Amino acid sequence: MGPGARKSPRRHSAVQPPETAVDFRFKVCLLGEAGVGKSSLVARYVLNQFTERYSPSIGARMLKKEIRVGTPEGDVNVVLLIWDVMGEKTLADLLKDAYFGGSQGILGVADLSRPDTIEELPGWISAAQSVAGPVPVVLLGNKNDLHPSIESTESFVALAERSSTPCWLTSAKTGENVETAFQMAAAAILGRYRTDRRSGPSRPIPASASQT
Ligand SMILES: Nc1nc2c(ncn2[C@@H]2O[C@H](COP(=O)(O)OP(=O)(O)O)[C@@H](O)[C@H]2O)c(=O)[nH]1
Ligand SMILES: [Mg+2]
Repeated sequence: MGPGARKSPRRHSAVQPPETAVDFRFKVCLLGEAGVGKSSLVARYVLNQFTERYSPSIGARMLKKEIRVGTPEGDVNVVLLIWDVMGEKTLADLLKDAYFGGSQGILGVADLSRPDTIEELPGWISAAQSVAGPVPVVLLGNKNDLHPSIESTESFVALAERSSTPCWLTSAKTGENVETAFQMAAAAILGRYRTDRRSGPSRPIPASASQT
């Protein structure tokens, strides 16, 4: 805040984390078909907002959120750089190197009320991993507030089980499991990083090495 900036009395302290040293910065990407709720999940998670209005994302945008993640040696401060891309396949294909490149984690989103969006997820994930490598994935079955059919929920969970991927039923509208899903992605990335560091060459993802 520059000189003369006034403190807004309406500012919520919950979305203004205290300034602390950042231990890690992780780039995570959301992917999935258009309209599944990627932008809404980010808005819920970072801004605690939701709107019924649909404004298709143009290009990609990035929002940051600072969180704490537990490790056996204690909590660390992590900044998540959350990339939200448009769901337009042809464009996504053109931009996929820029979008997925350097990602340390993937959130794959399906709309439980549209079974086709579940079927499309593996394609999105392999496209992302072909660029980013075998980074951790968490699957989100979104719009759970719409009371999706049991068949569709089961097919989503079956997909997650087939690919040994953790999954959550979420709602950007009610906030159900949104925080948990992002937190789990961060923990999985951190776990992978720690394992990699023990067993081989480390990838340069501590905060000092990937400034944004
Ligand atoms: N009922 C409900 N609607 C949602 C939810 N998430 C997103 N939407 C709505 O679905 C539409 C598409 O969401 P959006 O986040 O733009 O999807 P994106 O294209 O994947 O980014 C918007 O009208 C949102 O209001 C949810 O969890 N529940
Ligand atoms: Mg969007």
